[in-house]
Amino acid sequence: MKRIFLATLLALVSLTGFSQTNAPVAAPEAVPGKMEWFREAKFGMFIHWGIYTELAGIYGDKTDGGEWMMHSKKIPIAEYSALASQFNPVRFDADDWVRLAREAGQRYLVVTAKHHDGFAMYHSHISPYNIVDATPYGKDVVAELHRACREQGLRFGFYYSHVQDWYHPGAGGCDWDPAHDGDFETYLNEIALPQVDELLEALPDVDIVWMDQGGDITHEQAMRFYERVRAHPQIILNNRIGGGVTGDVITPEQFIPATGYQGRPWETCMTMNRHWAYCAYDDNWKSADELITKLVEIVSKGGNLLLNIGPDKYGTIPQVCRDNLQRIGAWMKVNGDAIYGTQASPFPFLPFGYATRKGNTLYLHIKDWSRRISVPYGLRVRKAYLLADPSVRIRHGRKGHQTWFELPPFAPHPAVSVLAVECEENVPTQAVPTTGLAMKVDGRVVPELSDEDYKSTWTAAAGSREAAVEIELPEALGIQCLATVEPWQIWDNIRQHYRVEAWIGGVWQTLAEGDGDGTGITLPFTPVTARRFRVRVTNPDAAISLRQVMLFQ
Ligand code: FHN
Repeated sequence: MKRIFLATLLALVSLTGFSQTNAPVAAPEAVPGKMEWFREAKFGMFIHWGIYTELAGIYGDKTDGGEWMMHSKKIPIAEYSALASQFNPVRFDADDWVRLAREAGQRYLVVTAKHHDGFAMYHSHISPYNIVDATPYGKDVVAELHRACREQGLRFGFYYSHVQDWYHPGAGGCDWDPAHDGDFETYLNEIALPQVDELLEALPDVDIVWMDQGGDITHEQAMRFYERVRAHPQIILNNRIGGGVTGDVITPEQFIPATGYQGRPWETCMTMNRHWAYCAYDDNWKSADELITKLVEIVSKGGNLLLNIGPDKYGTIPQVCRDNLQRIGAWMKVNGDAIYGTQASPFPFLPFGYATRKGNTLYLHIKDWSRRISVPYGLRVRKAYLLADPSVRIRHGRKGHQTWFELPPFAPHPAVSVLAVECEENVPTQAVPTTGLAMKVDGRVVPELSDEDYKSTWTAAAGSREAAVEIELPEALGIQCLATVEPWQIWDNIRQHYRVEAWIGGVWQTLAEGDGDGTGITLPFTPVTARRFRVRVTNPDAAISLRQVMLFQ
């Protein structure tokens, strides 16, 4: 009975990704300097690869989720594990993969050593269900990638699914095959913990351990993994061990948080199409320009991007992924200074794009090119130039609290062009005018909306599907953007709708409307100066729920 409950709960957790991205975080600086390279690196490669690529997202006449196929199609263990006997990625070339990452500007790489299907992509001495003992290929690809990373100067990490394992009896996540019946504790002590031990023994200098889907593991069970990882002080551990156990890095999945996580290390992991593992029919590829823009937005909010590839069963990386990475690499060659080792933007919002900074240099990442842009701060500019062509003279000036820059007619890059602004002093972080402000719903103050705590959530009473958040600023201010944080995941498909209004001339004027994506919304509008604002929220899919509401100047 307990196992069926555990399997059902884990299945529920896996489908909703509940709470895994918000697990509490320990002080990463517990080991001095440990996070330095990570904060400097900003950009890494995630690799989802395994015997599930033999199916390439297709099972009989059905198509579904790449690495989740065994689970979503409830494929019997005997049938699924037989895929190992076909797995022979003869075109796999670790040096080529690592070179592709390095030339894209990625400074670290994380590969799936074992995903939820329980198959080890390294030579496990704990379970014969591994690439060396169970496939015609017979070589340890994790060791190969580790070697290539060391040779080419990339940091290296492995992903390990410690709770969900649909092959080894007693583990979490498989309730469709009696062959999986067993005890979870036995699975932990005889498979998962010894496998983590052998990985840490084989890769003692590993830089990152990326656990996933901690689900409903107990604190005590989770601590057994935690202590093993902590025995290697250099290791950066993500926040997905579960059991309320802390990690070093917050890991939002497939989304970019509205304003980052207040100075704590975080890393968005993201697919290039809609699947982590290779999926023959999924052509929903993000363009290189879209990915460059996401990288810039993430870094401008103080985060890292772990961008995923899903190689196929031959060991080939899809050409579109190669092309995307090469285009990103070309952009990084010109603009890398505005990414590596930078801090988050001092401005919560910029209408033309994003900003990063390094010392007294501000990097303005211009997404929406125009002949003139401005930032809401009186800068003392020493020099301003385009990273793409420092010889172009950029005229600039100040007007009140604004500093403007005159740009040439054409943008050097179709996605993001960077203007470097060397200043006399460091630009202080601009406060969000609504932080800590009392926001009211139906006349009642709702502290969760402006308490800067990303975990505190407000949900409308009795599941009501509409609400109006009233915001009164201490004085009339020029406001040009609404941003919210929502409690759902991207794949929950919740579309909470927003209408932002300002009280101007005795009436409520609508400034903009838009839908959230389940994680929040950033809704820019033509700047207005006002003191009272109202955010009308409706939700066709669920009870109104919000973690943060912010207005930006
Ligand atoms: O279930 C996994 C999924 O397959 C993939 O590995 C992602 C990557 O972050 N994590 C889980 C879903 O949250």
